[in-house]
Amino acid sequence: MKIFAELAEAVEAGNPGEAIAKTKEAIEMDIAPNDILNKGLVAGMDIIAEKWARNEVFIPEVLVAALALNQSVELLKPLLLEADVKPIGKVVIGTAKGDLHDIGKNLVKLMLTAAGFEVVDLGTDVSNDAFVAAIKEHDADLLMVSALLTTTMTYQRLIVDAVRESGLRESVKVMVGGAPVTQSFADDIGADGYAVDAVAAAKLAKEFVLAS
Ligand code: B1M
Repeated sequence: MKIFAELAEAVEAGNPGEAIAKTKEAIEMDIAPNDILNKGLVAGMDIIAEKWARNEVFIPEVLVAALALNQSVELLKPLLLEADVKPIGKVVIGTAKGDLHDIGKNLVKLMLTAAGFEVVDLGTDVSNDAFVAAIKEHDADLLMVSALLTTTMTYQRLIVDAVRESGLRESVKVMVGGAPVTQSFADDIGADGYAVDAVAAAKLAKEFVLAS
């Protein structure tokens, strides 16, 4: 569909005004908010990610693309959250210590909220002590830690140990994700779950709470 290409182009160009206008247009066309997000806006961010990998764009281009994506996501939020349901579980989420990437984590948060979770977002660069304290404070069912750097994946391994040492391991499921993370890494560190993207993350989180 032409509108998906236009949404992707607006994000890729780092043009928040155009991204917002196209998002409004797509909403008026009654396109499912999930499709506007994934087939349009995220597809544009994927192109930027590929260009970044080939050194064809640099930090400023990436930042304005992220801005365009985030501002459009704000418009979509009410639609994604429309189903007014009671929380099916409580999640503490954040990006690992030393890691400032939050675009993917924010999408996971959005999908979790859309799936009916109450989400406590600790933001980026979160220490493992802060994660453990938040699980206790909010009596969370799930801890979800995102990492985009191979260096910060180390903290995903350490958080599993920290949760165990705090005595909370039996009451909280630990999920990890982020571009460099794999299922085998998650298995290796003893996490309960891994998901490749935001939709899969919300699906698995739901499976965990429904099974408990
Ligand atoms: Co950064 N960066 N960056 N960066 N950056 C990467 C990650 C990198 C792969 C680029 C590259 O070299 N090809 C590379 C990491 C290399 C490595 O460690 N292997 C890198 C680097 C090196 C750096 C800096 C060190 C650069 C520098 O300063 N020299 C620096 C580090 C800063 C820090 O964190 N301390 C840095 C900075 C930045 C920006 C600030 C410019 C910006 C972040 C802006 C922001 O997030 N607010 C940025 C960006 C945007 C990227 C790339 C281009 C795109 C990341 C992104 O947002 N993707 C990235 C290249 C790439 O990934 N190919 C790159 C879109 C997003 C929707 O996908 O986050 O993967 P993603 O999330 C997905 C899934 O992974 C999954 O669901 C999401 C949605 O479907 N998911 C989960 C994510 N978390 C999950 C958690 C779950 C489950 C699923 O459960 C818990």
